Amino acid sequence: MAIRPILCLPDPQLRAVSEKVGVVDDSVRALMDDMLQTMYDAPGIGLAAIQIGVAKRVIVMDLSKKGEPPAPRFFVDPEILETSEEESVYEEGCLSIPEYYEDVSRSARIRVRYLDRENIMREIDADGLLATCLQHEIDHLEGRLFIDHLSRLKRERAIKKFTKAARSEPGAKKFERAPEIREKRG
Ligand code: GNR
Ligand code: NI
Repeated sequence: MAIRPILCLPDPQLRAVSEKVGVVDDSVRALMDDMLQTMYDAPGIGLAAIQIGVAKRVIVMDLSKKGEPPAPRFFVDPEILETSEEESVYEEGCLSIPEYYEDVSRSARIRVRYLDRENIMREIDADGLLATCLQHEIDHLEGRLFIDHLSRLKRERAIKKFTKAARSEPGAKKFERAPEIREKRG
């Protein structure tokens, strides 16, 4: 098991469409273990594989409250079978968009088919936080982020803020400005 670095906005990998897994084998379970450890360390309540740079349709989640025993959940190749007309609003955050929170409206209830950790096909009816979190994570598998559900103004502000921040971080080479510009800024 290993804690892996979480990719952040504006990393273009977060926009990748993840590939179907097909069969949950030991290699997928090893990925899930790393994802779970990474999620607990962050800490977060859900994580999609693309957030650690793996473009596979794998999600881990734990919605247990503080003081409750851990309740890890695993969803592979999830498919939304039904969505309610009724929506509910939840203030969302994302480990790939740190310290940014906004209300998002999504289907209040969904039915999802997926493979579990033992490669067994299951279906669940989700509501409340589980429905919100599943939709947030399934969006990641399609390269979508929760800011895509906001107004264009809010989305572009968020992207701009994180692009600017990434440039001034020493580790974020991919998004750095040309060296001569950085030197001028000290
Ligand atoms: O930790 C997380 N909290 C959260 C809160 C409201 C709605 C969705 C989430 S998921 C998020 C972790 C994450 O980024 N998963 O992709
Ligand atoms: Ni997220």
